[in-house]
Amino acid sequence: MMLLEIKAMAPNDYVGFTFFIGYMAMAAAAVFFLFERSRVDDKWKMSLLVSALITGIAAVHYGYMRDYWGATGDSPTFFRYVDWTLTVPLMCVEFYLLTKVAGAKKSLLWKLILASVWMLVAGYIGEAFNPEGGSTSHSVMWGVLSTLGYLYILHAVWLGEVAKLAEASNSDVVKRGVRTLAWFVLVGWAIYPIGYMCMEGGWLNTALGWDSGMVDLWYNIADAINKIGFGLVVYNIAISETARIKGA
Ligand SMILES: *C/C=C(C)/C=C/C=C(C)/C=C/C1=C(C)CCCC1(C)C
Repeated sequence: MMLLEIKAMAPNDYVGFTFFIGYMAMAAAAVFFLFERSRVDDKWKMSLLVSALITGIAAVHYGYMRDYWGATGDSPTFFRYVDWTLTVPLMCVEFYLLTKVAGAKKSLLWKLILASVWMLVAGYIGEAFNPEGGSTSHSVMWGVLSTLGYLYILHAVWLGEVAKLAEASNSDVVKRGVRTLAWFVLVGWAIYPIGYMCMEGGWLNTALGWDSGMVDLWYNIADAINKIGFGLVVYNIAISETARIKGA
C-alpha cells in the first residue's frame, strides 16, 4: 500500500484528512459487514458479502488515493475512477439481490451496470482529459453525457423496474429498504456532480469561483455516505428480515 513516500500532512489539509478517515472508515465497515454476515439468514449472506466487498475495495483504493494526495496534492482521478468502476456496479448488484425475491431478471442487472459504466466512462473523460487550465465546454459536454447514465439509474429505482419489483414484493422490509436506497441515489449520488463541477473550468468553478481543490472533499464525503450508509441500510434489511423469518 505504501505506493509513494509519505509526507507530513499540513494541519489545514482538510482533503487529506478525509482521505485518512475515509480509508479507516471503509476498512472498518468491511470488517463489520463480514463479521455480521454470520448473524443473518442464508438468503441475506450474499447481500452482506457485497456490502463488505464495496467497502473493502474502497478501502484499498483510499489507501492509494491518500498516498497519492499526500505526495502530489493532486486529485487522484485515476484511482478514483478505478474504484467507482468496481464499486458502483456492485451497488447495482445490491439492488438486483434485493428485488430478486420479487422476480428481478439478470437483464435488469446488466442494464443498471451498463448505465453506471456509461456514467463513469463519460465522467472519467470529463475529468482526466480536461485541458490544462480547464475547459468549460469539455467538462459540460462529458458531464451531461454522464448524467444520462445517472438519470437512467435514478428512473429505474424510483419509477422503473426496480421500484415496481419492490412494490410487488410481499415484504414491507424490502419495499421500505429499496425506497431508502432510492433516496441514496437521489440525494447521496447527487453530491458527486457537485464535486465534478468544482474542477477547473467546471460550472461551479467558473460561475461561483468554487475551489478546484475541493473536488475530492465532495467525493470523499459522498463516498462515506453512499458506501457505508448504503451498506448499513442493506444490513438493517437483512437483520429485520432474519428476525421476521425466525419469528414466523
Ligand atoms: C461508491 C461510489 C459511488 C456511489 C459513485 C457514484 C458516482 C456518481 C453518481 C457520479 C456521477 C457523475 C455525474 C452524474 C456527472 C458528472 C460526472 C460524475 C461521474 C461525477
